[in-house]
Amino acid sequence: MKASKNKLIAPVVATLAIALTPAIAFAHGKLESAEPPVNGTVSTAPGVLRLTFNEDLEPTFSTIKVADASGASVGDEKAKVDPANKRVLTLAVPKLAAGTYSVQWAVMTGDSHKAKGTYKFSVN
Ligand SMILES: [Cu+2]
Repeated sequence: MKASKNKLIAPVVATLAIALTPAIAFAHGKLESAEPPVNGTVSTAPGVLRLTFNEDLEPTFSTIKVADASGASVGDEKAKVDPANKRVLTLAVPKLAAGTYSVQWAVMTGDSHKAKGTYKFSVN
């Protein structure tokens, strides 16, 4: 009885595994939160941007670029993975004037998968 039940379930499980694989692959290197927040507005200019991801990051291939509203890049620091939390990428920025800034991030996670994205934040 049990054996015949397992024979029916095995192909179903295999099919499900195949069906779910792309969804799992796309989930890698996802930006979970940021300071200043994604599409958010802050009244105090941040000295450091903090981007938190869902997986540990590889410092060598993880970058953040910030540009002002005119497209000019801001600051000349490189992004760093937080030694206390490898899911966090930080970027020191100079004092930001009021305005809207775009953030372009690219990361490689511990399993060698790459991901990238952009978002904006504003300083009042
Ligand atoms: Cu991955």
